[in-house]
Amino acid sequence: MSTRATANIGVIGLAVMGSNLARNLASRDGNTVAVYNRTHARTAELVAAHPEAGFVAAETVDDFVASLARPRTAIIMVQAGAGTDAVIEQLTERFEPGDIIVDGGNANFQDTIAREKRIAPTGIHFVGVGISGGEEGALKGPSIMPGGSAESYETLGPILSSIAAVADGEPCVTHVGTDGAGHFVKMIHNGIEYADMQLIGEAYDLLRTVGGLEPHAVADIFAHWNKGPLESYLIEITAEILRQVDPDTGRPFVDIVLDQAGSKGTGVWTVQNALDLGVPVGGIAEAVFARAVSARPAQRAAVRRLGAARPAQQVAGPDFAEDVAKALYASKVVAYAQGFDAVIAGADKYGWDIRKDHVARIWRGGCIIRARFLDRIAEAYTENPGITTLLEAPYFARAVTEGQDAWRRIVATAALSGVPVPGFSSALSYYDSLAADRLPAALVQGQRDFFGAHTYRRTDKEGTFHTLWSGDRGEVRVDAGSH
Ligand code: NBP
Repeated sequence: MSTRATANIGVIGLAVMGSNLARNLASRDGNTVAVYNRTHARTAELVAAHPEAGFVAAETVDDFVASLARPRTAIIMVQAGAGTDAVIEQLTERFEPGDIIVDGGNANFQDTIAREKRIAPTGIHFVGVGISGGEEGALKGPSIMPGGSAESYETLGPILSSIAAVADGEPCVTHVGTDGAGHFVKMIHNGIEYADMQLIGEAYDLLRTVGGLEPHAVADIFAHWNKGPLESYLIEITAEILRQVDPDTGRPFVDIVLDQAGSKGTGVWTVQNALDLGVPVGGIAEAVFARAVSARPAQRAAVRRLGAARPAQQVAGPDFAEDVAKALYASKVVAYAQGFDAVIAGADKYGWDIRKDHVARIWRGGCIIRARFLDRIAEAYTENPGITTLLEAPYFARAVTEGQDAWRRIVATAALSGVPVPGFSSALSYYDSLAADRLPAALVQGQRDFFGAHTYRRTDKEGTFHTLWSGDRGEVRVDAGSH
């Protein structure tokens, strides 16, 4: 037990994430790390297992606080929700103005905004930090997305930089924006992760079902793709998963896993918030719904029993795998474009000055969606921060226009073969919607005006109009300009 203020950083909550983050911090020069966990056995276990870390262990919250040098800086790594609130309460009672409370858990960004607002009058900084990379990332270097005040980042920035993943020599951390900006961007990261995983799943399904390839052969294709523009952590691990053989049965691992996907809810948060912000994130939404469909075995069995749903398979041509790669890449561009649109809309609504190029850069290492591709996104937003959509950036514009014939063939083949591709097809529809000269939204406006007098604007003159549908069907101008 130590009551001397020797630690420059503390970690509170020592389950797998907190323990790994504390070990990561301790392994970097200049850090002395205080550790505390509600159940002391966890603290004792961590300290005994890692004497090299030189942890300053505390048995009580008072000891923990006393062991921190000023400004006291503590990272909370406990279960999001009530656990986080309980620990915040304990620290705010003991901390002083200028001290920093960091929430490194998976908090909802709205909670982070509310907590920051509540704590700000005490003079204590509250900083929500999104941390991506799972257990291994926490230990070896995650991608870190801090929010909070610029002042707190002066203390926190160097500490977080010391433990972050490194991509092309740069630490994967940036001050995203104030209050909940870090947790917001982490949420969008997870939404994009859902979309990316779904698209990869669809590519696998097509290669297997239409292409007639066994999992190990699909693994070879993914390993090949991982040497080109599709190179990413998710493509890499997909190849490994597809090569895995179940030791019990000798069958491909992917065939013995129940095909009902779970989730922890950050994809749902992304879609809920995108709906509120009015941002179309169809790729993410389809991925969330695809998991929900998979987890409805009774409905699946009922429709499967109809027997007729899946038509005869289409035969894959010689360029099939190449076509799938192009469709995957184009769909991925759409999913990321939609995710960045959500970042922009969130920044507008909550008053955050978010650098999109910096966000793309810190996602290049440590996190689940790390990929070569993110360099291109960073370049696009550096060259033109005001770009209306990533799809118009020259590199991505070329990828989708050059890939679109293959993309259309793949979506058509999937439909004719009865292979579900909600991600590929919704991405293509999104692209076609943006590219269309006219959308049937004009007709929808007519319907809205017919049944609800919701009015419409015209293509040929200013103003807001209503047609007297139940009268003589003449048109009236209804905005102020009508007088
Ligand atoms: P858990 O989310 O399983 O939480 C366990 C920890 O919370 C233990 O230290 C536990 O203490 C503590 N705790 C709880 Br529960 N209620 C508490 C309370 N009222 N007061 C004090 N401590 C309390 O831990 P984890 O899996 O290590 O995750 C930590 C955070 O990191 C979570 O927010 C999680 O969502 C997030 N996370 C992030 C990633 C990622 O990739 N970024 C991955 C996994 C988790 P005890 O030992 O006394 O029960």
